[in-house]
Amino acid sequence: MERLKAGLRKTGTSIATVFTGTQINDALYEELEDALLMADTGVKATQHLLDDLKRRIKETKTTEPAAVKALLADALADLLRPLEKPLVIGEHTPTVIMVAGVNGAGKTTSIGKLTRHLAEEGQTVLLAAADTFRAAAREQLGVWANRNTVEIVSQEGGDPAAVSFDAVSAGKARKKDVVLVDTAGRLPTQLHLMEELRKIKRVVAKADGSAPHEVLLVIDGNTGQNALAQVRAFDDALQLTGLVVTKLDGTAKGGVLAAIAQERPVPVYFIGVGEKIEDLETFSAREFAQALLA
Ligand SMILES: Nc1nc2c(ncn2[C@@H]2O[C@H](COP(=O)(O)OP(=O)(O)OP(=O)(O)O)[C@@H](O)[C@H]2O)c(=O)[nH]1
Ligand SMILES: [Mg+2]
Repeated sequence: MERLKAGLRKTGTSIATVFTGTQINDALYEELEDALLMADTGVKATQHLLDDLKRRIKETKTTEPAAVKALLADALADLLRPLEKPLVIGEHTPTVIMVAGVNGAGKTTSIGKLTRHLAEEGQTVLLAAADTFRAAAREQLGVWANRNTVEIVSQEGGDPAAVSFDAVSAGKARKKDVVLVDTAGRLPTQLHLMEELRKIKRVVAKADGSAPHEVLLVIDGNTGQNALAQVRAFDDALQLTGLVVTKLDGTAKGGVLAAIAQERPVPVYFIGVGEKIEDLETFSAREFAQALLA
């Protein structure tokens, strides 16, 4: 929570200055609109928040600008609430989780952290190194496997779909609770690479008819409004079940989650608040709204 607050402080400060005046008037709403847009909230979510806030101000007969901030926090928490959903493990054995995203979003690191999170809940995990483009990618996942003392399925120069198939088969045979599939970074505009992800998904289903059970998109919290475009494109291609939003400890503005909630509400299972193994948190709409407006 402290790391999240520190990361989002800039946004909080710029929104807070909106409420330092003496009157709730058009100038205040205009300043707030600017501050929300600057925080990557996007046009639609900003409009929604302003309308909702005006309604709350009227309902509560609020007249002090200083009191508006708490109403905005309520409005934001309500907007974000549909994104709050826990990752459920145990309905299938193994639960197969495929992880995708653009280059450098934090996929491999998030898988490393998620492995720790799951181990703490008593789940056994198998990692699949389906980022077969670079030897370094396999090695990086291998380091996370060692840190967590879990097994990894990887194959030199292998085909990503074949590695995923082997890993899911091994996960079944070894009775693992979870198989986490790491994939190479790609842009949604690289259509052949998006097709490769669809192939991984199809081939995984051949190893286990109900898999993958989860398809996660990892997005870098600093991406701004482009994050929404990523969610749309990967969701259209893969039917996402959840998001991991990383790097919220840095210079991320945070408002993009409001834009996602407004326009493509895919649940946010986890947020990344640092590079270390323990720096993964479950997403709470209320906490996030409070951190953003702290
Ligand atoms: N500060 C911070 N850094 C993070 C976080 N998550 C990941 N990183 C860093 O972001 C960089 C990229 O992370 P990776 O996990 O390699 O990203 P990736 O999506 O697997 O990258 P590719 O496989 O190359 O597409 C690394 O330096 C990570 O340490 C986070 O929550 N906070
Ligand atoms: Mg990676």
